[in-house]
Amino acid sequence: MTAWMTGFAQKAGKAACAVILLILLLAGCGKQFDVGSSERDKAEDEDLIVVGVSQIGSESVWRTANTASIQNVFTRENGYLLIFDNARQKQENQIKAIRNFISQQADYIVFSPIEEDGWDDVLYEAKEAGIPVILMDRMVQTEDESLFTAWIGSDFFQEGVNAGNWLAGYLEEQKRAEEEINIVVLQGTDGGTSTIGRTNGFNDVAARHDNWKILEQTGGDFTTAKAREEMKRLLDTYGDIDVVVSQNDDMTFGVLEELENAGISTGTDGDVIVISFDAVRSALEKVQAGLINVDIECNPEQGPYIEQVIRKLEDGEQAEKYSYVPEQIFTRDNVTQELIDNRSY
Ligand code: GZL
Repeated sequence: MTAWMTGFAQKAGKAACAVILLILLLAGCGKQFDVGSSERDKAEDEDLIVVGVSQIGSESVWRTANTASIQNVFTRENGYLLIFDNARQKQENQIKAIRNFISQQADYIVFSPIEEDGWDDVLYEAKEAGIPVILMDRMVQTEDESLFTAWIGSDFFQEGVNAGNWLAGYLEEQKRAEEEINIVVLQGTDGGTSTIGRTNGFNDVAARHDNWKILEQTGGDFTTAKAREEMKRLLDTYGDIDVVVSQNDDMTFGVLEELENAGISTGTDGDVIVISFDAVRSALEKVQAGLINVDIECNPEQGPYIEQVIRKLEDGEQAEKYSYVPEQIFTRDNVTQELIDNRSY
């Protein structure tokens, strides 16, 4: 074979490989949402309710538990065909997934909006398609509340207030109620309802304590890695920190690592008071060990509540527009080994 033919053959071979790769990729993309026609036919034959769920991602232990609560309830045995999409922390992926659920004529769309703004257009498309939208966990900012049928989640403002009230009580007990208290806050995902609510709630209490000084509120994006980075910077920036408010346990794990690296003790007998949110098992073990002073629970087990809403709608009943999941506050006084052993997340 002459040189140019060899070259041509090589080029043709590469082009063919590229075309095959492109076809596979496109097919793969399509499969990301497609339940497949046979699945859909089965759904009809078995009279299954098709539920499309767009989950924010898997950024935290809490999120993983939230996903499990969805997948455990929307099963074929319970009469559902679940189309589940992990948006990997991108709003654009959630919007794409919702549009796919619409094109697949899902019976219901459920999602946790990663941030509050930017949903009206796609929610209007779902409304036009006659598909009820149920929000879980976080909220959307919209002037038109008819764009969603129900919301299930936590009272994040109250969670923030609970954190502030606990701190006020603790400082009173420690005879530090008049002392100047330097506070830093690790916030969750920017623009997310949980971040907004926890920040506003805590700040509402802090405003009533002139001796509390919030040195900085900085984004930790609900992840351990980002919180580690931010806590190191805060330690380098501020010499004297008395309290760290960390808006989820995953960030708290990063905070504890950095404080330990700096030789700073935390918790009930430590130099720095640590306030956390979520109350996942691995954090409650640190509350029990005295490393975290208080953990404000945020209940991720919303699947059963969402299913109840769908059942009501299926029965032609009106569902509550807003449903709050039950939550409590954990300190060393009420975290027992039995509670830890029996905790599902
Ligand atoms: C709270 C939820 C938050 C959790 C984090 O409802 O939105 O997102 O507190 C999670 O752990 O990443």
